[in-house]
Amino acid sequence: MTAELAERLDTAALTATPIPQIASRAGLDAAAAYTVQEQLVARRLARGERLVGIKLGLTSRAKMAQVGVDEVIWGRLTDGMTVADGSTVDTSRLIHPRIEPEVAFLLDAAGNATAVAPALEVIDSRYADFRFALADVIVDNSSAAAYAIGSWRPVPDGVDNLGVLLEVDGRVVQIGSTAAILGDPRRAVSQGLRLAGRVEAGWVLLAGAATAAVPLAKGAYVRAVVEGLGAVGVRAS
Ligand code: OOG
Repeated sequence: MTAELAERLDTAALTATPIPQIASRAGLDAAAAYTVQEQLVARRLARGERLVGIKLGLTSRAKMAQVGVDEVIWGRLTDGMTVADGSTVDTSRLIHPRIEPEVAFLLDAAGNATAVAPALEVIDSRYADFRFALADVIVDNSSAAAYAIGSWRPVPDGVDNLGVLLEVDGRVVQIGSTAAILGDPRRAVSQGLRLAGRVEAGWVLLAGAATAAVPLAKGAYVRAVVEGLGAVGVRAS
């Protein structure tokens, strides 16, 4: 059954067609849901993509409240999801994309953070109306779709209370703080290692959004600014 769920999610993403909330309806628990997620991402790897890191999700109250699920989740990042800073995200291949400001860490083989950067994550639930329960969002690779990372820098002493802005076409649409991410985004690094069980040197870890996500409309230019870390931007086409 898990392989069939993975195939349905994969087809939904490939064809940008929403599906019903299949995992919670099938009664999957979180452990079974992560098995489906692994199978889903294995399909991408079989098409030639490479694992390049992990993402954490629902690490802030704002995000938990937005989607009505209050547990930290994780997902797998592939090179097919990367978008260069300043370049374009093709929204025609997505269902109902949203975008959110994050902090990214670069990991060493032991799972320590060696660098930090501002990041933007594009999420796209494969479920109708962007509605899901815990098992649904886990099997859907925690809504991962695309992400962009700004310039890496060594992790400064304090990253636990940096101001975060999300701008769309030059207007500030969300304001937050890195403190919203588990009280300190560095906690996402230890939690990520614990949840994923393993990491590789050079992997990226997205710590989860500091604010609620906003819809990503075609033509928009979106920027995330993190105090002291700089900015990162993408254009939606
Ligand atoms: C789930 C993924 C959440 C984050 O940064 O909190 C997430 C969703 O909102 O669809 O990526």
